Amino acid sequence: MNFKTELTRKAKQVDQALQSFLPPEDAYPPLIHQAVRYSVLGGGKRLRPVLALASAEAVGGDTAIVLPAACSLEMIHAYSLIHDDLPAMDNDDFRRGRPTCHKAFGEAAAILAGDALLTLAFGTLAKSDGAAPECIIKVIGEVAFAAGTKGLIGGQVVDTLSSDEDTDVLTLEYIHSHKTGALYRAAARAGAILAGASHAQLAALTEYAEHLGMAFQIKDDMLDIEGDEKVIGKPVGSDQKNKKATYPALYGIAGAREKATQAARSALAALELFGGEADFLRSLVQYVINRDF
Ligand code: GRG
Repeated sequence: MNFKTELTRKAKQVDQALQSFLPPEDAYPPLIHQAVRYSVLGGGKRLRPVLALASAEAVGGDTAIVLPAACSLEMIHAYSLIHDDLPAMDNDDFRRGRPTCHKAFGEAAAILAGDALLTLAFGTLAKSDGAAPECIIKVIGEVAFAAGTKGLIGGQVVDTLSSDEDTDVLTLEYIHSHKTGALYRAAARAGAILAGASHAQLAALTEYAEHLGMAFQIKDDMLDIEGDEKVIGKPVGSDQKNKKATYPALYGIAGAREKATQAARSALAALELFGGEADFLRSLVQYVINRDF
């Protein structure tokens, strides 16, 4: 298996499904559908949906069954980015090399586009077909949990209340594992549950995803310092400017690199019970910590 080829293939599969799940741009009222499609279809690595598909494959499942859930996670991710970029949050002008949603469509449309995507995500999840109904219901609960106050929102709230001067390790771990880790965890669990994973497989993939999410976020913190803004598509140095609590702020860049390596090692160790069917997930760990965007 060539990892890059397979990653591109999976991301394309997700893009095609997203195209079909999102309302067309000219559907009335066009402003909101244009803003939604602009935000979801304008780039992005598709790591969360890809993780959902790869987790299903690791337990021998059919990825087609997982596509609606995978897309629902990308919609929630896109909503969180739109809202995160708003003036009331990070006030960012660029994302993925283009103006942020509120810069392109106005603040009101951006708030509504985020709301629309969160709603559409659950409508899309409900279109899951081919899996046992009790698995689909379980996944709806998992995704709601990840998006809510015990997941994404909880992490974002603590993030907005914290600064680089007063954040300890436990608070930083809370922020990262909720703001970012929750969707990674939900992606792996959704893929595994819909594919009929055993209890042991589900536990292993959950642990894997928690460490992968942490490795991803630490690397993200590092890219905000070391990255090339032309490659990452947004200005670097924004965490420092906004006095954000990050791993490099707490441990320095070398310490943060070591933490990312440890998280990557733990992610790989969690896959011990799998054979070659989890090779893509193993390569994904290396990709996440070595990426340059
Ligand atoms: C409800 C008002 C309101 C806001 C929600 C939850 C939230 C706002 C924001 C948290 C979202 C956030 C910025 C998380 C950080 C995770 C992160 C590094 C995202 C970037 O992920 P990539 O690199 O992005 O996968 P691409 O562009 O590849 O999709």
